[in-house]
Amino acid sequence: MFIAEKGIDIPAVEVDLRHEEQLGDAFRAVNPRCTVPVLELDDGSVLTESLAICHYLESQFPDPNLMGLDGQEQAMVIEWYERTVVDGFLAAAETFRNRAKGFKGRAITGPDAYEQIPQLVERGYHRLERYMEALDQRLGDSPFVALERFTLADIAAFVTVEFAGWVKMPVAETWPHIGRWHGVVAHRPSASL
Ligand SMILES: N[C@@H](CCC(=O)N[C@@H](CS)C(=O)NCC(=O)O)C(=O)O
Repeated sequence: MFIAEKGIDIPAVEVDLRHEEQLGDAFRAVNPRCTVPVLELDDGSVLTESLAICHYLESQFPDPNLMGLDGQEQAMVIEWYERTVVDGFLAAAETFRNRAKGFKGRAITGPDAYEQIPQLVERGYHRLERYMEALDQRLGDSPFVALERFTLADIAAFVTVEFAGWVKMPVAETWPHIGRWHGVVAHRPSASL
């Protein structure tokens, strides 16, 4: 979504996570952490964290601005990005990966095989609800998540709300302010990729 919002054209290589291509030798040679996304720079440097990738792209392609124009705006974007990833996305992942049969022995991303812990399913769901409550309150006060305009924080929150659907949490129906905002973001061309 970030790349689409920027309107930039970056050659992309799809990695078939369903068939564990990320664990194969070819991908490990690119990213030994066995996760996507990865951005390879022209000098051969490799970035393996979404936030680092977005930060780099923002520095190279400043328009449209997606990560804040001054220090205070940037801090707000990072504030909501981190809250969304830690309290929301990882909570959803905790529920999903500790429950789904397909993730047996793959409860955490990366090269190591971690077994599922069933107790984390409920805990993750509860944590995700707390995040959605906080997000709903925020969106009651602000048109978008971090600033008055669409930013990276909206992308992170949108992806997390979509992910919550995978653990059968009816977010847009339960939290009205999220429902209003979700309808707006879902209409952006970048959301239909
Ligand atoms: N902290 C990394 C997390 C990357 C990550 O966990 N990616 C998932 C896909 S969303 C992945 O690569 N999963 C591989 C797997 O499940 O083995 C980031 O924000 O970019």
